[in-house]
Amino acid sequence: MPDIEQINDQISIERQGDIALICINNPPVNASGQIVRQGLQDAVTRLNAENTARVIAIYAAGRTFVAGADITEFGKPPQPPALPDVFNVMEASTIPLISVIHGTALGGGLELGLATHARVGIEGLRVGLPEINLGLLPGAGGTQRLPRLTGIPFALDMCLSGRQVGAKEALENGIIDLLVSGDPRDVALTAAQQVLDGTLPTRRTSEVETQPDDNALAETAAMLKAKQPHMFSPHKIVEAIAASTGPLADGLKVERQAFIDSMNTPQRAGMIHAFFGERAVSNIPEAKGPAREIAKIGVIGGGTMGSGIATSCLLAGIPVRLIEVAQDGLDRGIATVTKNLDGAVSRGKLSPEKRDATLAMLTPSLVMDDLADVDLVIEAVFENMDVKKDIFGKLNTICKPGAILASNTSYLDVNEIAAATTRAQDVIGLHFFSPAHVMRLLEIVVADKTAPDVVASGFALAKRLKKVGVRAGVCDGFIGNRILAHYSKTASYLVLDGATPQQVDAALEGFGFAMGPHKVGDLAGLDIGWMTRKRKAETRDPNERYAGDVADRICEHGWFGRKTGQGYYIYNAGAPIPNPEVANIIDAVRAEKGITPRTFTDQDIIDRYMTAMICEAARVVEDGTARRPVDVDMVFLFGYGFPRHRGGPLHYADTIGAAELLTRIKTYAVEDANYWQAPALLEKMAADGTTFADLNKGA
Ligand code: 3H9
Repeated sequence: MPDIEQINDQISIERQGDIALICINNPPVNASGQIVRQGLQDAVTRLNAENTARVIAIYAAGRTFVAGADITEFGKPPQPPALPDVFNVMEASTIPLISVIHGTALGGGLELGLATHARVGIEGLRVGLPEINLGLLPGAGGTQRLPRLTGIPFALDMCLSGRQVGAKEALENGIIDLLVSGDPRDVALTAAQQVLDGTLPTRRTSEVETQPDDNALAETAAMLKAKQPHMFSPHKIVEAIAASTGPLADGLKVERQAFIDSMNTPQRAGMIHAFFGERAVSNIPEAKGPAREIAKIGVIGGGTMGSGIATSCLLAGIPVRLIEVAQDGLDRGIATVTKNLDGAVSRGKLSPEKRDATLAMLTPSLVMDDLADVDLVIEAVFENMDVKKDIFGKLNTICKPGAILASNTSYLDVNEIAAATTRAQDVIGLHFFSPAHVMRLLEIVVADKTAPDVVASGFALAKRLKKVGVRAGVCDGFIGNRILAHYSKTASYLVLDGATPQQVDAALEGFGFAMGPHKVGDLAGLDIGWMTRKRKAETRDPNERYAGDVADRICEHGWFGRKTGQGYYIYNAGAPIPNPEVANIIDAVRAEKGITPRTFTDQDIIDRYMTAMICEAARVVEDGTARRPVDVDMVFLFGYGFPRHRGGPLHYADTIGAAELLTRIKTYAVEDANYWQAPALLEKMAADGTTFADLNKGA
């Protein structure tokens, strides 16, 4: 029987003669919460006090080494011992102390390894310092010990990209000292023996000096100042890494302060909300039930959406039958899928060797009957209810019993589509976002009669496609497009009333959107909104202030944005420039409507735009189209380019507060009482002091 001493629930010591193994066991990802920290410190202190073992090897049980600090503890009062202190105790061990890394060693997990005297990697490992994705920086020695091993440029790259580095790259860059295969405990025993034999050298990382590289630091600082002026932690990362050329203790102090400062920012709270939100959206009973097997998928429509959806399925290893009505459409579809896969190869998402085999899983066809054996059909033809009903009527007879019939419609009534079949239980909306093989959002639109196992299959498919599946109810536009249809009017009203399209774009880019709404319109094609406005013209509320005057006139000139060379902006080589004709159109519309332009500050623009977004988002939660506020937040982060560090519209709403939002709505309503109506949910929240975060917990 091995001599195992349990230090606490998550840390144990196994003594094997001269060797002591410390095992970390905190499923599912061995996060270094308080119990792990305390146990590690106690175990190392005890073994040093005993002074019997001649080498200590730390490894982890389960599927991975340590995935970092326990993120659930962030934002709460810190519980000692602090991770940097534990690692200092480890590094100071007078008994050689090594680590064996398998799975993913991220953040504090990699920092743990860096504080040991040698690191043995197990094939397949990935290491990274992803703290930047949480609005933080490595805070347990990562910014100090990593550059000592890899040099400053590589450490800057790892910390600022947050990317995971594979085994080979980790070995080549000195992050691990040895790469082997095997079970972590067996490897720990063997490696410990190698230390005893003198074949695996050990040294403290703090004894290595960081090679100074002022150029790399200055260039990176300048790049961040230009590209991410509003972000907090990236700049702190550069400052901390710059401090790694001095004594370790001094550098650790700089890192500690920068970590505490980052922890106290709203950016950190927003990004951690995003981390847990991404996981929470599929953590619902409907997603967890039994799902139907999906081995083969049919996609109807070879346009941009259909080809993107087909590409996404192929990249997940699922064979696809692509259906079009005419040969030229089919050829275009095949060409687009091929181009998408080539793009995936160049982005490193698909290996060149696998490209041909992946494309070979696509079987194009002009015959709908060829869908008889697929498990799921995704219809992605243009948005016309009659066309969709016709297709679903045909699928009803062609598809095998139990096949799932999905529509990629972005706003049409899925109940009405389902009624075109005699198997409404098999019908669901699967709303992808363009480009479908890149964008991570998948709205899973549950109609009245959709069977539970079809809903669960939607979530299972999202997971296989590496997408974030969010449940949505049926309504015009579901979660995302419904909210977008409402708040995008604000941008138009601002322009009618005095702002320029460029000012609106710049203000919202300053807030953190990658592109302002007019640039997005130009990119997506202004004709899309034009068509929607025409479609809705007859049903428009007569009391609604029309928002489309300027955009309609731009479209009447045949200017649809990028694809026609001009829209709000003119697209020649180089950066887009404001279209002077648009300024004339705006002046003309204002004159016709008797509008005297007034001035808006950038903050006015942000406040109005965000308040409108929050209003419709609150109504979407209120009427159950979205299950919880976090579902809306993830739709916006993964489908609409909402700045991640703001956490999503309703996380952001909590930072303003319901009472202040109501005050704003009342102020704006003086100008347009029809548009600026307070959602009942916000009124209730202001009255009882609840927040959207409370609603997330309650659901
Ligand atoms: C840090 O280390 C700071 C230090 O520098 C300084 C400190 C002083 N904590 O993703 P999965 C949960 S910052 C708590 O579905 P996968 C996760 O929520 C940290 N919980 O699995 C989920 O829970 P549930 C830097 C965590 O196999 C469950 O574990 N580290 C943590 O797809 C399974 O996770 C990171 O940012 C955590 N650290 O992916 C790494 N990590 O089942 C973050 C996960 O209830 N983690 N959980 O929904 C990851 O990137 C992925 O989880 C990982 C596994 C790749 C490890």
